[in-house]
Amino acid sequence: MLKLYGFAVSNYFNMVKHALLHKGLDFDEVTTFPGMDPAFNIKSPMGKVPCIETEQGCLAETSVILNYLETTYPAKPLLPADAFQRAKVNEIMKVAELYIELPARRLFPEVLAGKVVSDDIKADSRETLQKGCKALAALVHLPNSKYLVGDELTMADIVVRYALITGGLCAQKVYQWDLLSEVPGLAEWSKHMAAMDISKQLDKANQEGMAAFLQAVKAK
Ligand SMILES: N[C@@H](CCC(=O)N[C@@H](CS)C(=O)NCC(=O)O)C(=O)O
Repeated sequence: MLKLYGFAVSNYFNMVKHALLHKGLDFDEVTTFPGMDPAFNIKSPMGKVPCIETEQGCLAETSVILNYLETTYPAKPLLPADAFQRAKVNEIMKVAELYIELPARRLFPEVLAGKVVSDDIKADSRETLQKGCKALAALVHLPNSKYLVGDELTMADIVVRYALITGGLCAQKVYQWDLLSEVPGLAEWSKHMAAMDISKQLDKANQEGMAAFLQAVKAK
C-alpha cells in the first residue's frame, strides 16, 4: 500500500493528501517532520515532506508525486485529457509554487516565529507575489468557470488552494494585503474549494495540529 510521509500543518503534504483522497486511493499516513535524518533521507533526499513510498521506492517533490499518482492511477483524473491543457495545469502549479508559495515562505520567520524579516526581503517578496498573482490572473479561467482550468477539478486547483493558504496568511500579516483580491473570481473559487469535504477534513487536521507546530517552530 502507498505510504504518505508528512504532517497535517504542511500545505505541500495537504496537496498530495488531497489528491490521494480525491482519487479514493488507500494509503497509510506516517506522521513525519522534515529533517536530515539519514533514515528519512533515503526516502526524501532533501529531507522535505511530503514524500510517498510506492512498491518501487520513494518519491519526493509534490508536483512529481502528483504527476506520478495521475499516471499510475488515472481514474478520477486530476489532469485534462488534452496535452496542451495538461501542460497549462502544470504551468499554473509552477507559478503557484515559485511565485506565491516560495516568496511567502521567506516571510515565515516573522509570521510564524515573531522574528524580524528585513525590509529588503519584504519588498522583494511583495514584488514576486504581485507578479505571481498577475500571472495567475492571466492563466486561470476564472471568473467564468468553477475551476482554474476547464470544467473539472485539476491538480492546479489543489496546489493553488494550499499555496494560497500560505501566501494569503503571510501577505495578510505582513502587508495587510488580501491576495485573493488580485485575481478576479479567486475569492469565490476559494470559498467553493473550501466547501469540499476533503478540504474541510484537511483544514480541520491542520487547525488541530497548528498550536503544537507553532510552539515547535518558536522553540527552534
Ligand atoms: N519543493 C518541495 C517543498 C516541500 C517543503 O518545503 N515542505 C516543507 C514542509 S511544508 C518542508 O519539508 N520544509 C523543510 C525544509 O525546507 O527543509 C515540494 O514540492 O514538495
